[in-house]
Amino acid sequence: MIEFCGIELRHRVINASGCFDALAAARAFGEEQLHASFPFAAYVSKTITPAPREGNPPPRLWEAAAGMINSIGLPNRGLAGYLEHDLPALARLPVPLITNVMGSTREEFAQLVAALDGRDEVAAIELNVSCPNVATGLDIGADPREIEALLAHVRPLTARPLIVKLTPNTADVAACAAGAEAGGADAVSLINTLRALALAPERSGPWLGGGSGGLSGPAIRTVALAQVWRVAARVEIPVVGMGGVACGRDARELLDVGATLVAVGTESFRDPAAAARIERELELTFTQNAR
Ligand code: RRO
Repeated sequence: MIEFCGIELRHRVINASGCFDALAAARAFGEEQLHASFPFAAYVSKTITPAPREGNPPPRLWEAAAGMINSIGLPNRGLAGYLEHDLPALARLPVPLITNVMGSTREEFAQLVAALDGRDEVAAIELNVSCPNVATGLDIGADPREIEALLAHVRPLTARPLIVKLTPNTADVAACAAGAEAGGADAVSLINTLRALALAPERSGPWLGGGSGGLSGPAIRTVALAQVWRVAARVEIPVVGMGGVACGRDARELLDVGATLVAVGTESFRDPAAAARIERELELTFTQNAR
């Protein structure tokens, strides 16, 4: 068993938010089969916002060299829809549930955190700060003082673990992690996608309906490794490392630079069972090294 923010986990591999739709998987494979072979030690929901959102116009994906660029735009049922429709099914998963939320003001984050605090099905809350603050115009996750102020605002609203999902699109990710820690975060997770642009072939202008997007997959793995390394050296709180993990060796490298848990993202789109393989391969790196 692994202990993470007071939560007992069966192993060190979880999913990256938005990269494995457990509700769709239950429909596709059947709930019983999904639960029997659930590959993650905890399940992180896709991002929930206060109001429902349609998401960005298509196209939403671009295949890049060794990765992909997405501009999904946060489609979700909104807080009330999540609590009524999604949470009961997600609570039946055989692992602890981490709900990922995003607001565009401190008050919106506070509304989300306060509502989730009342739900025992939620083991922890992940704050997605990769979004501009509509009140200040600053990207919340790109500015250490903004992050610290956000945490100071929401920390008193819940005793549940608060994980801050950091953006890599900032000058000093370690300072942002330190801001989260100073504000009272229990853990940080990183990296989210790297801002990227794909141009439409034969046409001028962006390919993606939302304009620019976020790059993920093997292309960003070494960036993730560098950022996790810097963050883990700077903060005392646990770090969830992610970015381009496709095999046990990749996961092991994130642990070696200081991560406590590893999340699998884009690789789960290629193979929904990838995380189970990655976890098996990760275990082998420990038993082989021990010999
Ligand atoms: O929904 C998205 O387009 C999205 C989000 Br919220 C995020 O945090 N990271 C990403 O790559 N896409």
